[in-house]
Amino acid sequence: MSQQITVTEHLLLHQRKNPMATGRFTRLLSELILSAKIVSREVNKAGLVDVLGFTGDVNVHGEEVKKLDEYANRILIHRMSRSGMLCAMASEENADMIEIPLGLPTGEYVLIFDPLDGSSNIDVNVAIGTIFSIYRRKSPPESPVTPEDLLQKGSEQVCAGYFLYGSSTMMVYTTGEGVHGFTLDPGVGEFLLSHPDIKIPEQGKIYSVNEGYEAYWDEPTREVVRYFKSTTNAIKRPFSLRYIGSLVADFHRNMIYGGIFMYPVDNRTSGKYRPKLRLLCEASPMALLAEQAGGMATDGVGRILDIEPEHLHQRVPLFVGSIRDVEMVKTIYERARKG
Ligand code: AHM
Ligand code: MG
Repeated sequence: MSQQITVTEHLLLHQRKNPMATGRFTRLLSELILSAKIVSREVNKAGLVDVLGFTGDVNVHGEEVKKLDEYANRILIHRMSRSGMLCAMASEENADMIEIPLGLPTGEYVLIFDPLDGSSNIDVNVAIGTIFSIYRRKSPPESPVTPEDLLQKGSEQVCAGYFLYGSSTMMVYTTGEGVHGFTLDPGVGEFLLSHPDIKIPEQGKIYSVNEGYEAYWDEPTREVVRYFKSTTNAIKRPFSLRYIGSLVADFHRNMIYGGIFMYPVDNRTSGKYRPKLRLLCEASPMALLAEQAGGMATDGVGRILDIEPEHLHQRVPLFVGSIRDVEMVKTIYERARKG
């Protein structure tokens, strides 16, 4: 019968359990869900209308912007600015904080998102996703929004999740009480509970990493990957390698089947070891989901959720998934640091 619970009903149930809840958070998520349904509709007809290809623009990270990225970003900013629940937003595609235009109602929450992650896959029909992260503002309600309202540790998130535009559209979210997955029934246009209380298997059998960059890795990272390919690891046979190159899809598969997703530092640009994924809009939300599902997320040193962000587009190494696999990665890096 679980298929018949809609995401709205699920949210209301959660709201009723919390005597402090005002319904404003539920309204915020409902607006986000509507925005994602619009994005999902566009993604599904991507091959039919002229939304494929590049816009000709380059985003704040120097990457080419695809038309659907830009569309998803515009929809989210437009709709969420009018939700009345937010005081500010940040998007992977925008260099600076996005303020709510004067004259529109504001609220006590902050939304950080990656509008369309994995966008290099759009043209070839591979699953992509929208990642979101919600915080409560820190500054007093009537005062101007400050950078500190956005630069919060992942452990302060009140909600995190993603929409996966794959063979079906899914929403997976947590408010700190487990992780729940919903599948969009296109017939009725509703997300229905399909994966209640998701738990990541403690021990995985899959590793996901872009192994093509091995030449750019440091020695401890090579050792980590050798561990997963060896016959002397925790499962006594090589893990399977699965890498879609779309964080939401790779993470989602590993959450259901167990396994580890890794994006380590590499020195492909100017010889300096740098990570690729962004702390606020990619790593922190995935880390909260992983921990809530019984998994773990580290940058190789500590807990992703404990990292104090210094700027909006800060990047971090990310190792996330089944607890035993992530712990092993931490141990290998620790050993290497101690020499
Ligand atoms: P994006 O936000 O520009 O789409 O980049 C993030 C994506 C992730 O979805 C994925 O895990 C990673 O980039 C893949 O990168 P690479 O092609 O270097 O393996
Ligand atoms: Mg991204």
